Amino acid sequence: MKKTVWLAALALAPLAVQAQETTLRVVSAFAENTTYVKNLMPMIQKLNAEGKGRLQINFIGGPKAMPPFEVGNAVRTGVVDMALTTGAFYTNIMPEADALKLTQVPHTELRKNGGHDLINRIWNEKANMQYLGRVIDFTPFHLYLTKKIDKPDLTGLKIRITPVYREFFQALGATVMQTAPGEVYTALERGVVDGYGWPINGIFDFNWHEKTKFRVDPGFYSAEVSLVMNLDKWKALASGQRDLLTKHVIALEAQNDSWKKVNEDDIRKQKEAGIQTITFDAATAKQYYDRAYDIAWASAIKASPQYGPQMKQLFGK
Ligand code: 173
Repeated sequence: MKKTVWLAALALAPLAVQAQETTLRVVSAFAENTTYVKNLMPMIQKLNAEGKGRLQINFIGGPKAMPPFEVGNAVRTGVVDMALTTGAFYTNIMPEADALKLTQVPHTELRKNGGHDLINRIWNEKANMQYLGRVIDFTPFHLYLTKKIDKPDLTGLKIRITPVYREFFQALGATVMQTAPGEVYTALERGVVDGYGWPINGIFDFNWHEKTKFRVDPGFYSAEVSLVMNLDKWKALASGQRDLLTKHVIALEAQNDSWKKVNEDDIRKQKEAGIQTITFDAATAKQYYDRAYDIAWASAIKASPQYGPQMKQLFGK
C-alpha cells in the first residue's frame, strides 16, 4: 500500500514541477498590414511551434485593438503582456523611451557594451517593462513634404510629428502637430499638414506616396521598433519560458540587417512614385544632421539628467 502511494507520487512528480503553458497577449502599435508587423509574424509562428505546452504568443492586433499611444501604458499595467511598439509612443510613461532613436550602433552591439542592460535598468525601474529586443534597426527617419524647400527652414510649414521629431522640426521653424500614423493620410489629403516625419521605409503601407511630393535627405536618427513586456509577467515566467522567448527575439534581432534591403527597395519605389529628393550642399547637410542629434541629446539629458548622459555614452558611435 505504502509502496503504491509512493509510486503514484513519483509518477505525478514531473507534472507537478513542469511549468504550465503560458499564453502571452501581444498588441502592436503599428497596423497589421505594415512591414513591421509582417516581419514579426514568422517569429511568432516559430515560437508557437516550439513552445507547444510551454509558451504561446497570441497576437491580438494593431491600432484597431488599441490606440498606439496607449500601448505602452497597457504593457506597464499588465492590461496586455507584450507589445510591438516604439519609444516615441510611450514618452507619457518616461522621457527616456524616446532616446532609443539616438542609437548609432546596432542593438546587437548594445547587447555587448552594456547598452541593453542600461535600457533594462531604466525600463524596469520607470516603466515596469522588460525590454526584450529591437526588431527594426539600420533605418533613418526623414522629413517628407508636399511643398518644396531649398534650405533647412520650415518656417510657415505645419508638420505631422511624434516625439521623435518634435524638437528638431520646431528648431527648424515648423509648426508641429502630433498624430498617430493612422491619421496622417487624412491630414495630408485635407492639407492640414504640409509634411510629416517617418522612417525611410513604410510610406507605401499607408498610401502616403499618393500625397507626398518631396523627401528631404539626409535622414537622421535610427527608427526603433521593439518588443517590450510587462515586467511582472516576465518575472512570473519559468526560466525555460524566458529562455525560449529570448532565443526567438534575439534570432529576429539578428536579422535586422535585412532592413537595409527593405530601405533600398523603398527608396527606389519612392523615386518611381515621383517623390523628388531635396538635398542640401554638403556643409548644410552636415549641419542639418548634426543639429538633429545635438537638439535631441540636449533634450534627452534635460528630461533625464540621471540616465541621459549614460545613454549618450553607450548609444553613440
Ligand atoms: O513617426 C512615427 O510615428 C514614429 O515615431 C515612428 C517610430 C518608429 C517607427 C516608425 C514610426
